[in-house]
Amino acid sequence: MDKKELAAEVQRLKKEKNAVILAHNYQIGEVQDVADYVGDSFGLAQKAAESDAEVIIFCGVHFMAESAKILAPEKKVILPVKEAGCPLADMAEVEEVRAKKKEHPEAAVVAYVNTSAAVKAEIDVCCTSSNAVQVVESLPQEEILFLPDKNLGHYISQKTDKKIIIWEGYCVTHHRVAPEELDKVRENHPGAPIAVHPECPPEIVQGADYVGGTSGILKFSRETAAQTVIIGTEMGMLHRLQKENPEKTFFLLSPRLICVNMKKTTLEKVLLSLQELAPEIEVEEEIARRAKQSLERMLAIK
Ligand code: CIZ
Repeated sequence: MDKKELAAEVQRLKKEKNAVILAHNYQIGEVQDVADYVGDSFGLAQKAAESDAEVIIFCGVHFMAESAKILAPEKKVILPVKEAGCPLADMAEVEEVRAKKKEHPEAAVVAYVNTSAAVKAEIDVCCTSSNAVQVVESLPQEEILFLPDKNLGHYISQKTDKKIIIWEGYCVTHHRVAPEELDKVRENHPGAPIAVHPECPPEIVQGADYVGGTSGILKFSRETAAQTVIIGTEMGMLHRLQKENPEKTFFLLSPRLICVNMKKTTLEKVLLSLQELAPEIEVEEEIARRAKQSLERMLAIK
């Protein structure tokens, strides 16, 4: 089958199986194009919960499909590639989190959504890259144990007077961006605003014109009067940015902004997952109940 036939078969089977296809902003273009919704992990998990479909095909990485299952436990959640994981999420394990909590009994524990369901079950509240500062500020505690991303933790610490205890994790993709790349891009595209993800190292975040998660970068790019924008997040975003803003030009801050896990999902894999309704994501009931509380506490913060 060529790509067009594959995409048509995906759409046919999706209807037959009463499925909805959700794709993360970092997925490859052809996968984004067959999806019903494209977005960030939390937005997609909410779409999963709202949908009437019986089956959720979640094109993303493991922790994202887990969040969808937590918010939509009655649905079958399928992650087309079982091995599509998140090295950042793997940098915080349950036992380590428990030990750190003992070291800092006074601290509130805030975790980025890029964590496993088991870790979400151990913490006080979740956050996304767009609401992290707001979540921290809303808490009564003056001390915050923040995990697992040290760059996002550093960014928060610059925006609050609270004491942020920072975990040693990082996103292997965003952490690669080097200051020389920022200098080079400014030289090559003078005047073009640079929008970066807070998972980038502090020197990159400090030198950027806009800092935000994927939804924030999409909004910034839509609203800016600039015709050329430099993007400092995973390259999959360029597909959506270009599709939604055909009159503008987008350049990637670094050619190394590629997440290999996000690139594992192909149209062929999406079709296979619809045919087999596998691999299915399960979250143990008690873990799901406690992890859901951490997500709901985040949602309750206005
Ligand atoms: O949570 C997400 O979707 C990620 C990984 C990034 C973002 O900023 O949207």
